[in-house]
Amino acid sequence: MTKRILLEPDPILRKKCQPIENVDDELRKLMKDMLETMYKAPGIGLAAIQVGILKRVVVVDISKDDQEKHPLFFVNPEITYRSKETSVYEEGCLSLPGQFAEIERPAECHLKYIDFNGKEKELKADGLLSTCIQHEVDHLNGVLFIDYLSKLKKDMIIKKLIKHKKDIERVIV
Ligand code: GNR
Ligand code: NI
Repeated sequence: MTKRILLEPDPILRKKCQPIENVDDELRKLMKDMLETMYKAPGIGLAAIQVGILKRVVVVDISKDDQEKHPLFFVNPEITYRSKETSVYEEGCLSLPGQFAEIERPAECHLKYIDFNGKEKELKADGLLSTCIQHEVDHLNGVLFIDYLSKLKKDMIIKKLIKHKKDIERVIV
């Protein structure tokens, strides 16, 4: 079942998510629903908070359209290393439709997490995967990519998003 994605501005998106205590079938069902929601959107990552669930759960798949799918499931992800070297990517977010900005982040990061089967894992990431992981872990702490922009740019984007929300809520007769 796909879930509805919350759109900024929404106070829920600013909350801090709680760690998972047990990887059980209910959590696996949530992760499958999140993956379906992410593929449908489409996007390369999704945090549970974006579907209104304040838990430290993330799904990611950066495979290209013409490649085989390669879903990743991260429970309680923790970034254990951030490189001093940085890289810049044009970021988007399913909770900020139509808005994009170049964001500078550590180029490489290491992640400690629990996988789909409840097993502890570690991952070294660079490139788009590294950026995506950092973007998703930010979501778990109530942080959005626009928080890295100047107040002027951020306010402009929020203004557009308020208009966008009003437009999609309006019933066209
Ligand atoms: O689909 C997404 N694309 C993207 C592009 C650059 C950096 C991060 C991302 S994540 C985003 C999906 C999303 O909102 N995840 O929270
Ligand atoms: Ni996002």
